Amino acid sequence: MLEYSMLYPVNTPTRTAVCLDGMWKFRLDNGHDDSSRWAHGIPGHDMIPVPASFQDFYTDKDTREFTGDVWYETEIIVPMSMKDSDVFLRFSAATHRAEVFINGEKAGEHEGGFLPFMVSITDKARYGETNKIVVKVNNELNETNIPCGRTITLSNGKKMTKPYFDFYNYSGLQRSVFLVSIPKRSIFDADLSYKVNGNVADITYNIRTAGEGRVSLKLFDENGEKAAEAEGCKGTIHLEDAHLWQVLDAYLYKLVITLSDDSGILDTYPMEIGIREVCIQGTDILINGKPVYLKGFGKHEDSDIMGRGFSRAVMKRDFELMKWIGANSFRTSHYPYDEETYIMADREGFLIIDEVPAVGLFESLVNFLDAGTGKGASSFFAKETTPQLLNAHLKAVEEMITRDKNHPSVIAWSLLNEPESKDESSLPYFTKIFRKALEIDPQKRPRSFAMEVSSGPDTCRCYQLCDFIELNRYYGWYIKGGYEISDAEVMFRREMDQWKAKNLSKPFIFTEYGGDTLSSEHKLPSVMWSQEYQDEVLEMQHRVFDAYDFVKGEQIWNFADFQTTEGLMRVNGNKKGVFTRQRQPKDVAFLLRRRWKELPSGYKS
Ligand code: CKU
Repeated sequence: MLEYSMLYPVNTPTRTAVCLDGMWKFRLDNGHDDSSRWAHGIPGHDMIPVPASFQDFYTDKDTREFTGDVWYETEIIVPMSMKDSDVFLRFSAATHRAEVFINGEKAGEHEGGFLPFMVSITDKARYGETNKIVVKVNNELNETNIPCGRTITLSNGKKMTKPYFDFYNYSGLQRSVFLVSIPKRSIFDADLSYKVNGNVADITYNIRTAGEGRVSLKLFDENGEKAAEAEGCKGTIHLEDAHLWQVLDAYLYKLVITLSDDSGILDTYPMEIGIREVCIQGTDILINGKPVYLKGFGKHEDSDIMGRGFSRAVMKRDFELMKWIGANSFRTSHYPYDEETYIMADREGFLIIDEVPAVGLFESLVNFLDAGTGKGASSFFAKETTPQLLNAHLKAVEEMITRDKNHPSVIAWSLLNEPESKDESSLPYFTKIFRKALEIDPQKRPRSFAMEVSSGPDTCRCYQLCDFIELNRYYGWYIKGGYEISDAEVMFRREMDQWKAKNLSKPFIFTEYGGDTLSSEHKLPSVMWSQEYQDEVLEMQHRVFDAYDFVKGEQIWNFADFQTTEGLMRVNGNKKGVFTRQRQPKDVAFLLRRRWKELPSGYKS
């Protein structure tokens, strides 16, 4: 169980959340200076925005590629009014690991770069005074933490990361930081699950508190009218005439949870909730009993200048583009996104496959490439370091599900991306991960992992664990691209026929497909990398999807072009975007729009 509450920071009559975003002092730790005293304050005057990746601001390559510790510093006043509360610093993410100091004293640490953590400063803060906050963030990659990679040292003594994954190793304080005060006796966590039958709904709740008190709940509809109330930390709210949360037609109730005793209210916490039931029946994904065909994207948190820094502006643009193109869903490849994205998806009625940062669990320096071709098999999960990796992975699963379990938009968990799944060491590892997800999620959402092509019907040892199958396939790109595309189609159908013969009675979702395309290139007849070829690849891949009735979704790779490590395979990044990195359409966006606007929402059911 997590030692701190994962509830999103809010201001209520009993709680405060002060956002500390802005310009912070910044310094690379290049080993030239004695950094042992930097916890008390870092030297220099360089300032950097938080949140943002630090990499894309500077003009020299040594800074962009810097691998090791980077230091951040800011000053905060902890108000006198917080004195009777528990006080925390809450980091929405620090990539990949961080140590936090207040007034020179260590307050806490966390590993795992894409999920929030809190450090308590209750006993260390100087109330009513200025406090110095220093954060040491480390961005090295290894095989004991996710995502996996390695860190090498060049002959000039400089360190460098070698990710086993295909996105740039952006790092730093990439999401917001908050100063949070929570009452000593407070609401700690809420488990909610739904049963829906027509318009009749049962909301089962289980509220955990820190400290004793009486729990009560009030449910308000979108007009602010009270729809129900209940007492006690466990129970069921029955609604005869529930307004359901539907795909692209969201309805959000406000659930206000209150903890009180004879002296009055101790704590109150409001949550926006959507009443909806997700389940898989045969090859159908059902939302409130109605089948849905997923249309959408694998995405990245990635944009110019900010890197992987969270940007509300980019998020807003992305949602507008997804609505324009007729999408209804996306996968948070390859890590859980900023919490604001889920809040927005809840509001817009989008469906999310939420992915834990378990990518690169497949040994190869050009993993993404070998993965695409099926090369590079190894006993990845039979190493000395596997127990440590498993612990980090289990912890990330617990943090992600605890954080995201109450979002109506989240319909499934993607527990690994393209891992090595053919070796016998994979199954026991995967089993533990899948079991953990089921144990923690009160809604028991469907679970899966994204399978690369070498994890096929005859080779993968783990697909039976999945409630639905996620396939990442690049026939017509990594396999038989260009004029050989007709052979690619034959091979693709051959694989699909093998899956069909297995009769798994599970829905299949394509969680990746597509091909790289330069927005500058046009050519008639087409060549690979031209916009014309991207259209042709998609037409072929869609033809295959349409031929198999157990295929219940398509999420193209990728929503937009994104930054990767430099190399022969990547022209300043991965160019499989339907949109450019600046979020303008390539030709293929219009093809997808035509297709997705036409496909009925319950296609093939
Ligand atoms: C993508 C089998 C393909 C794996 N997939 C992972 C993703 O992160 C990469 O960007 C491949 C690619 O090669 O474009």
